[in-house]
Amino acid sequence: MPFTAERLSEIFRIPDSEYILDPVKHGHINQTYKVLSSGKPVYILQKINEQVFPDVDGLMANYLLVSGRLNNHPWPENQGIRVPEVIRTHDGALIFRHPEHGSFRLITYIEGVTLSSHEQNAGTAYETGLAFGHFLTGASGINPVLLFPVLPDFHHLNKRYNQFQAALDSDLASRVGVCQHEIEQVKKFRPLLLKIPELIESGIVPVRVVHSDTKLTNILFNRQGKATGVIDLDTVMAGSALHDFGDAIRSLANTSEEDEPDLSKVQFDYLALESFARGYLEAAGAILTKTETSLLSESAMLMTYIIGLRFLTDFLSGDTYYRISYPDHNLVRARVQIRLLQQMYANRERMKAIVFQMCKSYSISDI
Ligand code: GN1
Ligand code: MG
Repeated sequence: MPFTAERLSEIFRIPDSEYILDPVKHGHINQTYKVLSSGKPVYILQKINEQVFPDVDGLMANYLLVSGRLNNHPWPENQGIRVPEVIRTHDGALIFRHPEHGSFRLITYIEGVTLSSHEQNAGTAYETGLAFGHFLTGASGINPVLLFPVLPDFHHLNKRYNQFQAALDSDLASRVGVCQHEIEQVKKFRPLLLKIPELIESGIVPVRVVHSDTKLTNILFNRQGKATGVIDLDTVMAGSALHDFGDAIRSLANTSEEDEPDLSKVQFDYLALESFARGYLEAAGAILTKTETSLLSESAMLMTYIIGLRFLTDFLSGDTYYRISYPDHNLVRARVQIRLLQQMYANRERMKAIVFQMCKSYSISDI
């Protein structure tokens, strides 16, 4: 950290106070700190990982646009969501750039806690669906072309697969030998998951302003288990609602942690799927097209695959992207996604029936 917490008010437009920084462990990319004043969190300070996000200005422009829109949306009483707001520096910048230590941003703190997947229940899964559904509808008034492609092709299956193939071919970290089973699984599933990417490519699935990192830990809950905030807007971009739906299910409907070494604990939770779908469709069903809703359950498999593929690629590349805590952390993460995908694939008809049943209860657009 290049500056002491007490100096924060010299940099950002916040009151003078004795601030203390409290590191947050969540997140594989940026470094995040709660900023405490008199023992209470009041802001969030983040050092942005510029290796991953080279266009910090583009990212912050997206952040400002989408957070402004969502926080000013006329949500009905006791509904809707809030997202953190950017606090500018004294000279009006969205970022404080330190010549050696990189880019820092300060955002408002939203009261609430994050939940691990083993702590969630049908109620919180429904709330998570509502929150990401509100995010989609709240941001739907923004033309997607106005957003910078912060991470181009972020959820592009074939491009991710090519990166995996390149890591496999070069075997820079000499790890190919220890993950033969995972490599085989990744090769086997790819051809089974091409339908959604093809429909996105051909323009049949519409481009929307989406969150692109809809994991459960990006939702804040109040004491009553109601979702009050959506956080982590770094990846907000033009993309597909199917990516958001699928990414949420792969994290929420997994009974284990994302890095659970005991694979017997990795179980797909059908009630979480049903409850999330109910919330998502209640909040966003009216703007989704029939094509989108018909692909929702499949999107969970696609995103589980893509995230597993990315973990495996990073393991093969010698852990250059995700922060790790031990040497085969990325392999453990990849195994969890692969196990989850196997379960989903074996039960895909059941998943489809659950989502289909939900869709029948909501008005789905004909477009
Ligand atoms: C990364 O840093 P975090 O946890 O917000 C990643 C997501 C993955 C997620 C897996 C920019 O998000 O795509 O789904 O890890 N974000 C980026 O936990 O690559
Ligand atoms: Mg993220």
